[in-house]
Amino acid sequence: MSDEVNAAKGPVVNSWNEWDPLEEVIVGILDGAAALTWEVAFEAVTAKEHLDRSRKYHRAHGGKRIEKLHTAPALRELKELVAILEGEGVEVRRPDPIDHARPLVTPLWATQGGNCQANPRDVLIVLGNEILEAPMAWRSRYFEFLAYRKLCKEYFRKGARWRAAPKPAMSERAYDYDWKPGETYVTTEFEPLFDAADMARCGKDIFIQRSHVTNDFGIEWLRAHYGDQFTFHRLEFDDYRAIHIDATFVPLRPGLALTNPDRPMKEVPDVLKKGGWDLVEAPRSTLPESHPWYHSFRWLSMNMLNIDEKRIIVEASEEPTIAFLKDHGFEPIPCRFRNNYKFGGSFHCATVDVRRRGTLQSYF
Ligand code: ABU
Repeated sequence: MSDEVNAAKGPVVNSWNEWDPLEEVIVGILDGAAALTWEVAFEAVTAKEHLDRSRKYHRAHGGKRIEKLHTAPALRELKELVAILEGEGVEVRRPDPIDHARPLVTPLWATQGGNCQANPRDVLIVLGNEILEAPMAWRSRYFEFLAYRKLCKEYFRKGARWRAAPKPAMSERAYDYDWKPGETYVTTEFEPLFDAADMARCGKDIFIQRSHVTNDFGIEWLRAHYGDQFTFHRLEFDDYRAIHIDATFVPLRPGLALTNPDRPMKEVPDVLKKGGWDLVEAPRSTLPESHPWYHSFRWLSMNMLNIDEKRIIVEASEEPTIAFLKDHGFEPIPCRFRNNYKFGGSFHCATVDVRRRGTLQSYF
């Protein structure tokens, strides 16, 4: 495409918030997925109820390929998601596969394998016209950015800004092995760390969670990098296994955000005290308590993807959430996705909105 045509279409990378009309999106893949290797930063976000079982499983299977038999149901759901997005007029892009069933070795550490590309939201964020690669905080996820490099290079060549946050060393000094669940975090302040999914974008105001994968040094780096363009509001929640804001505090449109009744905000920032925004508790999930991963995944019901201020993709069996959305004037689009939960996320996690039609605005 010539530069003239590009200029007429507008920026190739453009997303300022979670709700402007969606034009292009990256959707995750499951090719090459491996079982996560047990590491302290993973332990910190594991539900207490699953700790023993999870430790045992990942110590035995970490780095081993997840067989097609086990990815097939989730793949069918991903296909359904892609069909919905394309049917709504959104261009869908996919990362490159990586074989995660290989040991990762750096000069400072080695681990049995990687992870998967199910959750591009954790790795990349679009803030305005810039696509940013997050440092990440788990060793198993250190090289995940490679799967998106082809896309990032393409966007860069078409005029986007492309940056990578400083790559961390992830030595032993990055982790506090004596962290106290609910009181302190497993990540230290040795170097900047964040996952992109700890941010929720509302134009000029970005909400960012201090979590087990995002430290204050990471927030400081983002503030320095973006200067006056954005204001980063640091949030903390009462959540002993805090990881990613997108099942905890979820802005749905200007003036309305979902909150998580099990994870109250520790201190409400001034910008939210001003009024003008309704903070409404999310309905509880229909995921049965007997579900083997209930304690890890029940709030993925909040993890939705806006196509615009009205249309929103929601898990098909979450009837209370669907009813809530209708009551609030949305047009929910149900899609089955529960088999994807075991790869760590739902619709918001599984996507990165590369381009939404809109401009920078202040909503507070
Ligand atoms: N990005 C996934 C978050 C999951 C959770 O907070 O329960």
